[in-house]
This record gives sequence, C-alpha cells and structure tokens, in this order.
Amino acid sequence: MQLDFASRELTIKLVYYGPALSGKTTNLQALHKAADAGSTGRLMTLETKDDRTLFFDLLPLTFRDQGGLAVRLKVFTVPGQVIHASTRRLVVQGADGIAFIADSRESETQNNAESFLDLKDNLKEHGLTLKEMPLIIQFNKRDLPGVRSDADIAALASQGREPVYLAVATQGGGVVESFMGLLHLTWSALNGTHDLQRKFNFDGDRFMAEVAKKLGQTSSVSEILGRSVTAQGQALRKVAR
Ligand SMILES: Nc1nc2c(ncn2[C@@H]2O[C@H](COP(=O)(O)OP(=O)(O)O)[C@@H](O)[C@H]2O)c(=O)[nH]1
Ligand SMILES: [Mg+2]
Repeated sequence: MQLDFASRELTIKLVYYGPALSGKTTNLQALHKAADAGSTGRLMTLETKDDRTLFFDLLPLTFRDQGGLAVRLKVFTVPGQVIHASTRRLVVQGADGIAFIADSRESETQNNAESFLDLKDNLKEHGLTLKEMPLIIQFNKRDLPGVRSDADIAALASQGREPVYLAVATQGGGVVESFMGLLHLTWSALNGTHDLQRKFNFDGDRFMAEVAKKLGQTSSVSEILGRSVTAQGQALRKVAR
C-alpha cells in the first residue's frame, strides 16, 4: 500500500496468481470490460503469440470516495510458466491482496498445487506468510469438461479459511465476484492495520458499493460477497441445522 497524503491518494496492489494458462489475463480483460470508462485506465498486457504472458499484465482502476480520497487499485498478473520464477517474485513484492486463479480441470490439480506452493515460497522471500495475506481462490474454466465437481470444491472450501469462487472468465462469470471478494478482504486488512476509515473519514462500505456499481453490478455488496462457494456453504449449513 502507498499513501500520498498531499494528493489524498491511496494505492493498493492486488495480484492475480496461479499456474500458466489458468485464466489470469482473461480475468483482467473481463474486469476491464466490466468497469466503466471513468474508472479504468488502459489494460497493459504483453503476450507472446501463444497466449502466454511474458512479463505481467497491469490493470489500473481508480475510485474516488465522496470524502475526496482517491483509491487507486493496481491489478497485476504473474506469468505462470515455471521459467518466470524471478518475475513472479518481483510482482508479488508489496502485494496487499492475492487472487489465486486455479484451473478447475482434474488434470490441472497438480499444476494448481505446485503454483500454490510457489506462491507460499515467494511470499516467504519477502518475509510474508499466506496466513497474513488477504487471499481468495477462484476455480476458473467451469465450462470445460473434466472439471472437479461443485461438491468437491465445496468440500475443499469448507476446509480452508479463504473465500472460494467459481468462474468462467471467458464469459465474465464470477470475475467481478472474485474481485469484490478480494477487495473486501484486502480493504478490511489494510483498514485494520492503518485505521484508514478514521484517519481519512472514509466510508469503506460506501466505497465498496461504489466500486460494485462502477463494475456494472446492480446487487448489493453483501449479495455479491454471498456468491462465494464458502458463503453458500455456510448458508446451506444454517438451513440444514
Ligand atoms: N473454456 C474456458 N477457457 C478459458 C477460461 N478462462 C480462460 N480461458 C482460456 O485459457 C487460455 C489461457 O488464458 P489466459 O487468461 O491467457 O491465462 P493466464 O496464463 O493465466 O493469463 C486462453 O485461451 C483463454 O481464452 C474459461 O473460463 N473457460
Ligand atoms: Mg497471462
């Protein structure tokens, strides 16, 4: 997080992590498409011709609170290929929150697991742990055959602490939900550490609602956050009790 008191600007760094070709760039493209023109800058993406991210993608999003605080979100992706380990380490540096984009196919389970370990290692390099990092997990490519079942993922979600989302990023499904989940966690953590709401007389709830609106959502924030597998599992357990 970077804070510029003079210009009343807060910059938050969000990183989309995951194995090669899981859909990180596609998530940013869908977010870019969903965002209204006033909130988003150019999506910077550098790809080789076989779809593979060479360095990283960067999507800048800016939201100004009614109180005058500008919150700039810099959304990065990492290149998933094993050979780009040093780039990943660099991109993760200073991250305030991480979205882990997993490929839902059974055949990708091992790649997901390896990338997750790689994330853990890279955080450790910067003296961070997964535990203290705001993190959401997205199971993408739900439209493909051979994916892990909903029940399987629900079971997995109930074991972990992180919110889990399902997505079809190519169609935009689950993309904004995942992003809002990540922003919610990240904002809560930053606010908890730096007491931003009070210092800037900043209304975090109103801010989240504004972001949702600018991302084309008509539902309330709590409704959007409730679309995670985790939240739905909790709701089901409550009904069953
Ligand atoms: N069927 C399907 N394909 C997807 C989905 N998301 C991404 N893809 C495709 O997977 C490939 C890799 O996506 P990309 O976003 O470049 O992956 P990255 O390496 O994680 O940035 C591309 O051909 C995408 O069109 C999805 O939800 N469903
Ligand atoms: Mg990419």
